[in-house]
Amino acid sequence: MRILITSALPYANGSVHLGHLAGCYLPADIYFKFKKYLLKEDAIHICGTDEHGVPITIEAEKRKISPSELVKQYHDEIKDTFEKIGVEFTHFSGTARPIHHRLAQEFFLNIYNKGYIKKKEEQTLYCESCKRFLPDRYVEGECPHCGSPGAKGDQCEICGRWLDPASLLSPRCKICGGTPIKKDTFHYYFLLPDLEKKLYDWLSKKDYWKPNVLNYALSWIKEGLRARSITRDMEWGVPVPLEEAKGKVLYVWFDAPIGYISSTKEWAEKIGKPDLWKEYWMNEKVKMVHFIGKDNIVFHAIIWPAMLMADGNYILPDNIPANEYLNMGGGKMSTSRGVAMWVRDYIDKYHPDYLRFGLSLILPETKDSEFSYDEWIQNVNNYLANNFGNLVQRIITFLQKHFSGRVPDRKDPTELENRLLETIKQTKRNYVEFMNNFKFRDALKSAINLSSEANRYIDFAKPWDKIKKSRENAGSVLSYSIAVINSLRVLFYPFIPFSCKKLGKILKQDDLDINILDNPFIDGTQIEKPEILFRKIEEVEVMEKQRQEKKQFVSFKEFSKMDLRVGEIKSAEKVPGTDKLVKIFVNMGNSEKTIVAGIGDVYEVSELIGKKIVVILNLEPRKIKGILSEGMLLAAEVDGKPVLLVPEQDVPPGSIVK
Ligand code: B3M
Ligand code: ZN
Repeated sequence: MRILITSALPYANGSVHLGHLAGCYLPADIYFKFKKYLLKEDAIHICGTDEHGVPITIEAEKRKISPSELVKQYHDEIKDTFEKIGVEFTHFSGTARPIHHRLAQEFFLNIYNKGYIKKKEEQTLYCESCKRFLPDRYVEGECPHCGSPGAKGDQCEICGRWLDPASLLSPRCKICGGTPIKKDTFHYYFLLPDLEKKLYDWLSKKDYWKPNVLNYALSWIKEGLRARSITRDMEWGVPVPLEEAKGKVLYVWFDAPIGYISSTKEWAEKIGKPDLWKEYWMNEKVKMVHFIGKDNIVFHAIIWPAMLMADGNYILPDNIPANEYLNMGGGKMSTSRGVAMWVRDYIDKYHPDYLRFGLSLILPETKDSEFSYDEWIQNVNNYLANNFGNLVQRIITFLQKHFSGRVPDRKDPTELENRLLETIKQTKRNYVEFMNNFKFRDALKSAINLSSEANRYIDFAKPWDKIKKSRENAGSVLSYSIAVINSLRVLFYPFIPFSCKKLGKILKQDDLDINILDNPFIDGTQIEKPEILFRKIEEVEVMEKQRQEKKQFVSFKEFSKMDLRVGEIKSAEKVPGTDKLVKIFVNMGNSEKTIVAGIGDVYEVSELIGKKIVVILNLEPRKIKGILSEGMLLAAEVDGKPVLLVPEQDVPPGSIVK
């Protein structure tokens, strides 16, 4: 089957935090890996940065850089973060690229020509002191629906409604805080009411969607759809492709989802099959799945399908498994509120799989969930390190010790082993069912249960006792144990890909086909020396601390590389054209050295002559103001000024300092 998976395009105005990951990108990646590698379906995962709109221009203004600079910077950073945390995309584009601008303009024109877009004269908010229109987030006020304060011009985060800036109660300019006035302008409206019936019929067949998504979308339609303005008076964005519309750009939420198409198109071009994107976007047999956070439901379940229906060239989404929020400290993680834990900071310290694993267990699939650092540590320690990690460690170590790493042949299954094989089969069925239905937490738990089952099996079968009496019997237990480990390698892969790859290397297995579980035995394989797969977080932290401390120490060996000696200053002169530099000749016992030192503002040339000082002799020579300086003298720094170090007694030049 062909599957087109998309993840919401992250705004290129900030870093990726744990909320983004758990809400959208991690589930999308898990699903993609499952479809592509485990089921071997023709799945692609498409994304890119959302580079337009007020979220971008406000941030760029704040930093006093251009929107395109901001976008470039964050595009690269976001892409890099995803790579490091193992979120894999078939293609990751950006909406400021020409290919996207062209496609978005074509899209607009097509539905404009079909009569789904109408121009409308209207009044919008204008700030007289800033001399600009105030689209979207340039204005804040009270939500006209739920009355919450702090609603943004385009959306109320409390009730989730999509707003028009002009509908806000007591609006204020976000830039100067002033009260805006209303000013005449015109905009282009997308005639949603014309598509209401079609949308309703389409949505009513989506009874297999998550209830939270479906109900939300249906309630929108039941309230009655209104025509929506899809253009803005600003410079940054996709220009409206009409002569009469100079100075106007497409509203970011109109152009962004088209980014899914343009990114696919760019990918097809990149791999030299420029028409391949059509095999996905224009093929009724393809299932399109949009992964998003719940605040994007309206746009993906109503506006975007309406756009696609109006256009008529492309397929409609098959599913939109939106997640709820991941909270921290009781509130939603959010870039704009500054409450977040950044993935970038995490990766500097810990293994990416630990975060993937911890988050997978608490994905906000049906309701908001809370990230707690302590719970994360417990989960990683208990399930990864103790349960799965230990299983792998003790079996592989035993295998190395008693069978030189060659997986022994198995005997006919005992009752215990029959039960184990049955559990593998059952786990496979449940796991596939869960994964196909976006129940990733349950799928992961089913794999963890299999791992516990395997540990229990080994505790019962006791290969360490058996080996004393019968090599064959102990060997058979190992064969069955390795078979479960091999199954777990496959089942865990979408969640902890780095570790499963590593395990695959040890077991000399790289295929990830789910059908491996039907026959997971690898008897006769010569496996690699074991490597510790998972450590407990405390151990990781201790190791990290040691690494940091080590960095600050200099070993004695390193110290003894320095050739420190006493020298006697023979002559000194100021370096012309400088305030501080003095060129001195130093008698070092067997040799004379020239040194350029920055002490001329503190010491008179005359008082330097005859002084005994400490010099590093084997410092790499360096040209300073055209003079080759062959060493460095040592001085204490007091209030930013040098105080020469001199021997406490009279010592001959060339004496070693150590
Ligand atoms: N950039 C909103 C967000 O990051 C938006 C998603 C676009 S998906 C087409 O929440
Ligand atoms: Zn203002």
